[in-house]
Amino acid sequence: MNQTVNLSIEDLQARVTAIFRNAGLNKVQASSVSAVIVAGERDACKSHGIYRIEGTLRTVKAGKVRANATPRLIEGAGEAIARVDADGGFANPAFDLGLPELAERAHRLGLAALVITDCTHFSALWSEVEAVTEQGLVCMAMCPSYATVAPAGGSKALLGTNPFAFGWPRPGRDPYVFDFATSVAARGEIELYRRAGKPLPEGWALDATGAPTTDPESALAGAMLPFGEHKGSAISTMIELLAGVMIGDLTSQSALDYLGTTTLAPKHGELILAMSPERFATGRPGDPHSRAEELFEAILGQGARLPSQRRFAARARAKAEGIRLSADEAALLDRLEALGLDAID
Ligand code: NDP
Ligand code: PYC
Repeated sequence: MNQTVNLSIEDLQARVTAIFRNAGLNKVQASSVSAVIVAGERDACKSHGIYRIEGTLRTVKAGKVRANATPRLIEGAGEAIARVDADGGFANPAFDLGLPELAERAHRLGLAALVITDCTHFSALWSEVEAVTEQGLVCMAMCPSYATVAPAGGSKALLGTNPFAFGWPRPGRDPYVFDFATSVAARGEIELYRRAGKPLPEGWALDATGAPTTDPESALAGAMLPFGEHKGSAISTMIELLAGVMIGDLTSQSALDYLGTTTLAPKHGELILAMSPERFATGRPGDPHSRAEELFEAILGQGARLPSQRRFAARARAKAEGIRLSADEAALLDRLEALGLDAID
């Protein structure tokens, strides 16, 4: 029988944190990493929800991420660029440490950047973008991943699934946020198709010989495709340049060379930009917030939806009704709780 299990957001948070603490993550790593995974599950973003716990633990067990890392701010107070060295740990606690610096500098200077280096990164970017919009700032966030995507016109994995996220603050309401892989789909999505034994939609991937495939196993062994052909390919390349080359951290190809596998979470850097809409609009007619609202209303007026609307609705449901896990997901949590790193092969 396919029974489901209902957990409150707080209960799930406590259980996931305990799994990570038990696996040796220090408090700062465990609390930030569990928060982003639970947020994914809460917002019905299954490709970056609790299914990521195993990969995270596998990366810890392989010794490719520092479970007791302490991120630190690098000197440079007052500059537009705030830097956090993640100390070989996960990106999430490094972001949490850098956020107040980023926000202070963006409000003061109009435009600021947070550069995170030496981090393992497996998560969705919307939670970071939302946190920046909560400070009244516009945000763009991006990072490489590992070489799993062929450039448009090519057939071999070179680029990452390189996520790109944007947020616009809407005082008193949920922000305007989009966040997507620059591949046709996130790699996590392909893994979920594989687990469900379902074929992929056409146009997502090539097999190891460079031929189109709808078989998830062949796609994982071959190359994924960028979204929008040459357009997604160029945006993905831009992310390699800005959030890899420019910040002096790994590109997707070098991240894969370092790990030697895509079964672990990739290590590289991340770039987050924050802008003050009021500072940019100074001296120009119109209030940027009311002008933005007019645009959103016009989009909605055509019957279209805003990105993140589905996610915010899922969040409201989870707050009211809890998070529903399938029997398999609940069993996975039980197993990880009972066995810790021994549950990981
Ligand atoms: P999706 O294609 O599922 O969604 C992309 C965005 O488009 C979301 O903001 C979504 O909002 C919005 N959207 C979807 N459908 C519509 C619609 N009909 N109208 C308006 N907006 C719409 O995302 P991906 O599969 O590309 O990526 C999923 C996640 O994977 C992202 O959060 C990304 O950060 C993460 N990722 C992380 C990587 C990493 O290295 N760390 C690598 C690659 C991806 P909504 O959520 O409300 O549907
Ligand atoms: O889903 O493509 C993905 C991904 C890669 C690294 C983290 N998530």
